[in-house]
Amino acid sequence: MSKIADIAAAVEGGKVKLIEALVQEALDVGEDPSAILDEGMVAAMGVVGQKFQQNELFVPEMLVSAKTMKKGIEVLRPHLAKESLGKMGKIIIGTVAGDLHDIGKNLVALMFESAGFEVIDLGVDVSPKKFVDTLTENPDTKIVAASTLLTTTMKSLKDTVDAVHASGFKDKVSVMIGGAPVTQEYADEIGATAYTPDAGSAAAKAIELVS
Ligand code: B1M
Repeated sequence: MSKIADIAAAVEGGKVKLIEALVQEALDVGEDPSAILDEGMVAAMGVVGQKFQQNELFVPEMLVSAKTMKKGIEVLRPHLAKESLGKMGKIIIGTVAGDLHDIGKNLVALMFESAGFEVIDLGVDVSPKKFVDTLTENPDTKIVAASTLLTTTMKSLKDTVDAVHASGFKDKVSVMIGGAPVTQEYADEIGATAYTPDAGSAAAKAIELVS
């Protein structure tokens, strides 16, 4: 099995104790960090999601896979984030109210950092008020970025966009949204500035928005 396949199997199987060494080994033999992430870990989480949907595994297993992926990302982090000087400006990011998923949001934050932004990460289950309070404390913020993975919390994205628009910062900050159930149509409907499907395109769009 290739190193990347080993990593995918470890994430899928929740091998928390093995993952750091496996990722390090893959880096040592010259595997591309983005391939380790996308073809190894992200792909494995897709399989975990399918198995969950088909009742082949359950929330505790999903949680261990998530923990495994997070540990793997920590080993990859220095290889993905090349620049973290914050010279592109500030971005506030969070997973919206009611949603506890943070792996995708963390990846987007990492890519923003890598693109040279200073990232204020509010974590998960972030209320619209918390986004706005942080914006008020950091009026030089250029972008508010909100993530969700649940269809049931898409409304929280709208509430977040509405709160930012009502806060007096409407013309000063862009609001970016994303996450598996989100679409360009939904972004247009709720008045978000931009939607992007993945972490790489989020960073590229952020650069475009501040340029
Ligand atoms: Co949950 N979960 N989960 N889960 N979980 C999903 C999302 C689900 C699709 C699984 C399934 O049924 N197939 C399903 C949602 C169904 C739906 O709403 N349509 C689901 C469910 C139902 C639930 C619970 C309700 C289960 C329960 O309790 N019965 C529960 C909800 C808890 C809550 O949030 N209130 C729950 C809980 C959990 C765990 C806690 C166990 C765990 C999360 C741990 C953690 O994040 N720390 C978990 C996991 C791991 C998943 C799956 C398996 C994997 C998610 C993930 O990390 N993917 C997921 C199935 C799946 O996605 N296939 C699933 C990898 C990650 C890199 O991808 O987050 O999509 P993703 O991010 C991508 C893009 O979406 C995009 O870029 C990222 C990278 O390129 N992106 C953005 C994300 N945010 C962006 C923001 C942007 C731009 C792009 O701009 C700002």
